[in-house]
Amino acid sequence: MPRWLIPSLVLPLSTMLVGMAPEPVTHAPAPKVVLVKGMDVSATEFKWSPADITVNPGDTIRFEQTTTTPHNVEFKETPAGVDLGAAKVGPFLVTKGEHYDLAVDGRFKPGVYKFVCTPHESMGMKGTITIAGGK
Ligand SMILES: [Cu+2]
Repeated sequence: MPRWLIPSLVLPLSTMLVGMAPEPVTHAPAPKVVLVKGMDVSATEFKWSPADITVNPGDTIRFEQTTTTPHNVEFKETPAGVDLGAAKVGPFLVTKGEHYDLAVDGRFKPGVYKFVCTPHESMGMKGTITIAGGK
Protein backbone atom coordinates (compact mmCIF):
# COMPACT_ATOMS: atom_id res chain seq x y z
CA MET A 1 0.00 0.00 0.00
CA PRO A 2 1.44 3.41 -0.90
CA ARG A 3 2.42 5.43 2.12
CA TRP A 4 0.25 8.43 1.14
CA LEU A 5 -2.87 6.31 1.44
CA ILE A 6 -2.48 5.58 5.15
CA PRO A 7 -3.62 8.94 6.59
CA SER A 8 -6.75 8.89 4.47
CA LEU A 9 -7.65 5.52 5.98
CA VAL A 10 -6.77 6.37 9.56
CA LEU A 11 -8.72 9.64 9.71
CA PRO A 12 -12.15 8.24 8.76
CA LEU A 13 -11.66 5.35 11.18
CA SER A 14 -10.88 7.63 14.14
CA THR A 15 -13.88 9.80 13.24
CA MET A 16 -16.08 6.72 13.39
CA LEU A 17 -14.73 5.79 16.82
CA VAL A 18 -15.50 9.27 18.22
CA GLY A 19 -18.98 9.04 16.80
CA MET A 20 -19.55 5.82 18.69
CA ALA A 21 -18.56 7.26 22.08
CA PRO A 22 -21.52 7.03 24.48
CA GLU A 23 -23.29 10.23 25.46
CA PRO A 24 -22.42 11.41 28.99
CA VAL A 25 -25.14 10.38 31.40
CA THR A 26 -26.58 13.15 33.53
CA HIS A 27 -29.63 13.25 35.75
CA ALA A 28 -29.69 16.98 36.39
CA PRO A 29 -32.33 18.78 34.33
CA ALA A 30 -31.10 21.38 31.87
CA PRO A 31 -31.07 24.85 33.48
CA LYS A 32 -33.96 27.03 32.41
CA VAL A 33 -35.17 30.60 32.78
CA VAL A 34 -38.53 30.83 34.53
CA LEU A 35 -40.44 34.02 33.79
CA VAL A 36 -42.52 35.73 36.49
CA LYS A 37 -44.29 38.92 35.45
CA GLY A 38 -45.10 41.84 37.71
CA MET A 39 -48.53 43.06 36.68
CA ASP A 40 -51.05 45.75 37.54
CA VAL A 41 -54.51 44.27 37.86
CA SER A 42 -56.06 47.64 38.71
CA ALA A 43 -55.02 50.84 40.48
CA THR A 44 -55.25 49.02 43.81
CA GLU A 45 -54.46 45.42 42.91
CA PHE A 46 -51.21 43.96 41.69
CA LYS A 47 -49.88 40.47 41.12
CA TRP A 48 -47.02 38.24 40.17
CA SER A 49 -47.88 35.91 37.33
CA PRO A 50 -47.49 33.06 37.79
CA ALA A 51 -47.49 33.59 41.55
CA ASP A 52 -46.43 30.06 42.47
CA ILE A 53 -43.55 28.43 40.69
CA THR A 54 -41.29 25.42 41.15
CA VAL A 55 -37.71 25.61 39.95
CA ASN A 56 -34.59 23.49 40.11
CA PRO A 57 -31.15 24.45 41.39
CA GLY A 58 -29.30 26.01 38.46
CA ASP A 59 -32.39 27.68 37.02
CA THR A 60 -32.80 31.43 36.79
CA ILE A 61 -35.97 33.23 37.84
CA ARG A 62 -36.59 36.29 35.69
CA PHE A 63 -38.90 38.84 37.30
CA GLU A 64 -40.15 41.06 34.51
CA GLN A 65 -41.82 44.43 34.81
CA THR A 66 -44.88 44.85 32.60
CA THR A 67 -45.95 48.28 33.84
CA THR A 68 -44.42 51.44 35.27
CA THR A 69 -45.66 50.89 38.81
CA PRO A 70 -42.47 50.20 40.79
CA HIS A 71 -42.26 46.55 41.80
CA ASN A 72 -39.55 44.61 43.59
CA VAL A 73 -38.96 41.16 45.05
CA GLU A 74 -38.63 40.79 48.81
CA PHE A 75 -38.30 37.41 50.47
CA LYS A 76 -40.42 37.13 53.60
CA GLU A 77 -39.92 33.47 54.47
CA THR A 78 -37.15 31.06 53.54
CA PRO A 79 -36.19 27.57 54.69
CA ALA A 80 -34.18 27.46 57.92
CA GLY A 81 -30.53 28.35 57.54
CA VAL A 82 -30.91 30.18 54.23
CA ASP A 83 -29.24 33.58 53.94
CA LEU A 84 -30.01 35.28 50.65
CA GLY A 85 -27.84 38.28 51.47
CA ALA A 86 -28.45 41.20 49.13
CA ALA A 87 -31.02 39.15 47.23
CA LYS A 88 -33.37 39.23 50.24
CA VAL A 89 -34.67 42.54 48.91
CA GLY A 90 -34.22 43.01 45.19
CA PRO A 91 -34.07 46.26 43.21
CA PHE A 92 -37.15 48.15 42.11
CA LEU A 93 -38.12 47.67 38.49
CA VAL A 94 -39.59 50.88 37.14
CA THR A 95 -39.44 50.57 33.36
CA LYS A 96 -41.73 48.39 31.30
CA GLY A 97 -39.75 45.40 30.08
CA GLU A 98 -37.05 45.78 32.73
CA HIS A 99 -36.15 42.55 34.48
CA TYR A 100 -34.38 41.20 37.51
CA ASP A 101 -32.68 37.84 37.14
CA LEU A 102 -32.32 35.76 40.25
CA ALA A 103 -30.03 32.76 39.90
CA VAL A 104 -31.05 29.74 41.93
CA ASP A 105 -27.50 29.11 43.08
CA GLY A 106 -25.78 28.00 46.27
CA ARG A 107 -27.65 30.61 48.33
CA PHE A 108 -30.79 28.55 47.91
CA LYS A 109 -31.68 25.29 49.60
CA PRO A 110 -34.58 23.09 48.58
CA GLY A 111 -37.84 24.21 50.12
CA VAL A 112 -40.51 26.86 49.96
CA TYR A 113 -39.77 30.59 49.73
CA LYS A 114 -42.43 33.22 50.17
CA PHE A 115 -41.89 36.51 48.40
CA VAL A 116 -43.76 39.77 47.95
CA CYS A 117 -43.43 43.13 46.28
CA THR A 118 -42.60 45.36 49.24
CA PRO A 119 -45.12 48.19 48.60
CA HIS A 120 -47.85 45.95 47.17
CA GLU A 121 -47.86 42.95 49.49
CA SER A 122 -51.22 43.94 50.97
CA MET A 123 -52.59 44.48 47.45
CA GLY A 124 -52.08 40.89 46.42
CA MET A 125 -48.56 40.98 45.07
CA LYS A 126 -47.04 37.87 46.60
CA GLY A 127 -46.04 34.39 45.61
CA THR A 128 -44.09 31.28 46.41
CA ILE A 129 -41.03 29.72 44.92
CA THR A 130 -40.48 26.04 45.58
CA ILE A 131 -36.93 24.88 45.04
CA ALA A 132 -37.05 21.24 44.07
CA GLY A 133 -34.51 18.67 45.13
CA GLY A 134 -35.46 18.26 48.75
CA LYS A 135 -35.36 15.03 50.69
CU1 LIG B 1 -45.37 45.98 43.33
